[in-house]
Amino acid sequence: MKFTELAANLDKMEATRSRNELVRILSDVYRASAADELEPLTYLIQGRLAPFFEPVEIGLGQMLLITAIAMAYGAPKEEVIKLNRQAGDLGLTAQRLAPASHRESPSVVEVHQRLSQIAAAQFLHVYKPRGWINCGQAGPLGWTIPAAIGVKTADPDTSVVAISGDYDFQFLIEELAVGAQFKLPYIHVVVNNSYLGLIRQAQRGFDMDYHVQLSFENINAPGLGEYGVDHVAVAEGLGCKAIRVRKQEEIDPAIEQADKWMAQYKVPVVIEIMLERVTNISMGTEIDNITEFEELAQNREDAPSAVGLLD
Ligand SMILES: Cc1ncc(C[n+]2csc(CCOP(=O)(O)OP(=O)(O)O)c2C)c(N)n1
Ligand SMILES: [Mg+2]
Repeated sequence: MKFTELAANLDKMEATRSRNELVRILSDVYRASAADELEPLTYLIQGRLAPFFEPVEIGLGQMLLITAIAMAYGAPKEEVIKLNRQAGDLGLTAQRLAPASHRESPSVVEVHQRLSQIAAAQFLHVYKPRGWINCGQAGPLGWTIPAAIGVKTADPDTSVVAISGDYDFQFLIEELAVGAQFKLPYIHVVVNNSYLGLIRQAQRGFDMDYHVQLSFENINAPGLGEYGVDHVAVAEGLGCKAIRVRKQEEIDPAIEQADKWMAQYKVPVVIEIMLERVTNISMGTEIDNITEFEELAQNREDAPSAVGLLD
């Protein structure tokens, strides 16, 4: 087991208050470990290096660690102290100071997944705890419908609004019927560009646009033009209500209509928003090296829900 794996499990243990859950996590850790890992593992879990009766303590004071980090990465000690004060976490400080090759390198798939979450989160201004639910590190397509259904089940009195790209939506579209079956009304906004937009954008650097578009002329829905799948028809076929929106000013009335349908029929309502086929979202290799493709919000009118952030 990699230490990062153990650390992740320790984080999970810290996050739970349930003793049963603690025991479950620990037993998973033991089951996943090789025989020769069990001894060190057992001590590390207890924050020790050896059994209690042996007078061996980790005993590394913070200052000692700071000195070691400074020496390892050739940074002045004062800088490490300052960074640590800003980050409030010596581990993070070490990560920031380490040369790029020392940092954990996410896989290509992970990078894609992270970017897909960043895309929606950039434009959302949700501040209440548990107001924005996403799938954590991973961004598996198809997650959104079951997640929204789960949230509505757990918290039936709260309005639930899900947001999906067209392909995420198609991945587990059949689950909409579960929402209809169990009478779980929520709004599902689908932003339809008839493209695997994130992947198309990531291919730009290679000058390719390969197998990432979902467009076709649907013989049953000529009004759709080149947008292919008729999401409104599919959603209705699965027992839900759905409305298609082509202009920004149609969004508010669509939400009002959705509210009425949810009250009347108690089923999920899909609001499909037709987008331009090709647009680019903010993207970059580092958080401080982002390319903006669109004009940024400059004042309150541009981003009315971002209270105070733009002043
Ligand atoms: C199960 C799964 N397969 C592949 C991916 C890689 N992936 C990330 S975003 C994406 C395309 C998403 O397209 P869409 O939902 O239409 O959103 P858009 O980028 O067009 O807004 C793919 C294939 C993934 N995240 N999950
Ligand atoms: Mg798309």
